[in-house]
Parts: sequence; C-alpha cells; structure tokens
Amino acid sequence: TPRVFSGIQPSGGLTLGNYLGALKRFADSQNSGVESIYCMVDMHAITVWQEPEKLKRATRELCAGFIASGVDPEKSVLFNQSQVPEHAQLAWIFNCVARMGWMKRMTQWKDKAGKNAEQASLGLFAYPALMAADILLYHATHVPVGEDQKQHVELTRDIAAKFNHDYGVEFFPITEPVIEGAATRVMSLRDGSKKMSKSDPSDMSRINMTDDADTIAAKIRKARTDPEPLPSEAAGLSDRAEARNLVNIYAALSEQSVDAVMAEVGGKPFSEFKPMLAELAVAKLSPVSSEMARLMEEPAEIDAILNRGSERAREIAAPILAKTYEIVGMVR
Ligand code: AQP
Repeated sequence: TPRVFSGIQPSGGLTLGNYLGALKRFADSQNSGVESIYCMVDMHAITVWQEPEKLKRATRELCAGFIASGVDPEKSVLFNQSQVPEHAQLAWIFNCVARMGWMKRMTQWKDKAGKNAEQASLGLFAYPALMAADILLYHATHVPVGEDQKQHVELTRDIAAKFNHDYGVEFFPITEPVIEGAATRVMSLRDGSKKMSKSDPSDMSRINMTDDADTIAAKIRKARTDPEPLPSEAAGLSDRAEARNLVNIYAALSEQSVDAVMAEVGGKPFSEFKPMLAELAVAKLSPVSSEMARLMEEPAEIDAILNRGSERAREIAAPILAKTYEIVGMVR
C-alpha cells in the first residue's frame, strides 16, 4: 500500500519555496486517501549550528506552518523527529550501509560544506543516511519533495537496495521521489541560478511565510529581472531564469499551467507583471501567515499535537526497527 513521508527542517523561517515545493502540495494531496507522515526534522537542522531557543521556536512555528497550510493533524501524522528515537537508531545502521563515496557525491554536502569541509560537522556529511532512515522507518513508498532533494531520495533507494542485497531480504521498499508542479524549484529573487533558501544571508532573496504584505510587495518589486518585457510564449522563458522563476511562482500560486499564465501575461513589462504577482502572493500567503501567528499564541497546543503525532509515528516505526535489528543479527 502506498505511504507518503516527507520532512522539513526547522532551520529558520519557512519560505515561499518550502510552501510551494512542499507544504501546499502536502495539503493538496491529503484527500487522496493515502496515509501521509510529515516530520519536523530537528535532528537534520542541528547538522549546522542552531541556537537552542530559536530551534524550539522554529520547530513550533514549522508545525504551525504545516497546519496553517492545510495539513490536518488528524488525517496526517505530524510529529517532531527527535521525539521518535527510532530515527537515530535506524540511521546508525544506515551509516554502516552507505558508502563514503556515495556521500561525497551529494551536491548538498558539497554546497553546504564548501571549501571548509574539514570544519563541517560529521552529521552534515551523514545527513542523507538519516534522511534514508526517516523515509524507510515507515516503509514509505512516495516522497514528495522539491527538485533539490531528488539526489537524496535516490541515495535512499541505493541504501534500501544495498541493505536488501547484503542481508538477502526484500525488506525495505524502493521509494519514489514525487517532484511535480510549476514550483518544484523556486529560485532566489536576487539570483536566478540559486534556489530560494531559508539560510540565504540576504532576506531580499526570499519571501518568508511570515512577511507582511508591504514586505512581500517590496521584495517582488526589487526582484532581479532582465529589462525585456515577458515573452509571448513559455518557450521564450527558457534562457531567462529570473523571468521564468516569477512566472512559475505565479502559476503555482494561481494553480494554473505556465502556458495558461503566459496566455494572460505574455508581452507585459515587469512594471505591470510584478504588481500582479505581488497582489496574488499577498492574497495567498496572508491567510496562512495570520493562521500561523494565531497558532503560535498557544505553544502548549502545538506541543500536544506533536506529542500525539510522535505516538502515532512510533506505532509504525517500532516494529520496523525491531525487524531490522533481527535481520542485522542484533540480540534483543
Ligand atoms: N526553493 C525551493 N523550491 C522548491 N522546494 C523547496 N524546498 C526547499 N526549498 C525549495 C523543499 O522544501 C522541503 C523542505 O526543505 P528543508 O527545509 O528540509 O531543506 P532545504 O531543501 O535545504 O531547504 P532550505 O530552505 O534551503 O533550508 P536550508 O537553507 O536550511 O538548507 C523539501 O521538500 C525541499 O525540497
């Protein structure tokens, strides 16, 4: 039976990239009847330094972001990674299955560790093995993610296949990444070759889910573009990364295809298109951000939701971990 798993790091405020690439899609797919498990991956977040108080707040705010985006904690399992210790336990086993060479090829590792790999944490290097544990602990078959996480889901498949092969079992499923829609890779507003990211030092590069209407409008007005008006058809966007990014955002927010958007806005100068985009972004994001703010007034309620979610997650995870230990030959 299909089962969906996906996670988001509480490593800062949520961005429009997280919303379009992840949260909105989670909410949209919720009524398909498939069992869905969504995780605040706080153990992933600490692979780079996090201030303890900020981590707590970001974890609760992320949970509020899931709910405000339409993920229902009754229908989906919504929990915090470190509250389910089986993640760390299975990750250790996968650290012993994954190969150093596989990990070294991960582009996220190369980007985040950069030239200073000697100073990066061991956890940052092992990040994809923990992610494989997150997914396979639930025998998840489908992982909805943005384009940037595709390589990690492929590594998860390699880990599952190697485990199954080495131990001569058909135990872990070979998971499919699900990368769909017009906004699987929302780009920085300042640089069309970089993805929009929570951890970009420039706040102007991203739209935060908690930005107010004036801030959103100002960021879109100042977004980098070329001087030409929009092309008349989608094909004309192929070598114009910044223009394409804004059109993709418009398409995803308005739930239209890029072709349909181009039929509406093709040929317009940015001075006309940007205010349309800003108005749409404010209309779509402001109900979500005000609901997040409302939920954040009751942190105890958020903690209770996460506690219930972690109990439900453990009911699925514990037997799968126990079986894994048995396969590996660990005396219990
Ligand atoms: N720019 C993006 N476009 C589309 N999807 C995106 N996602 C992130 N950025 C974009 C998707 O959001 C989910 C959660 O991502 P994450 O927070 O766990 O890690 P990340 O991909 O590393 O996100 P950030 O914002 O760049 O965080 P930092 O800066 O802390 O590393 C994933 O499904 C991701 O694909």
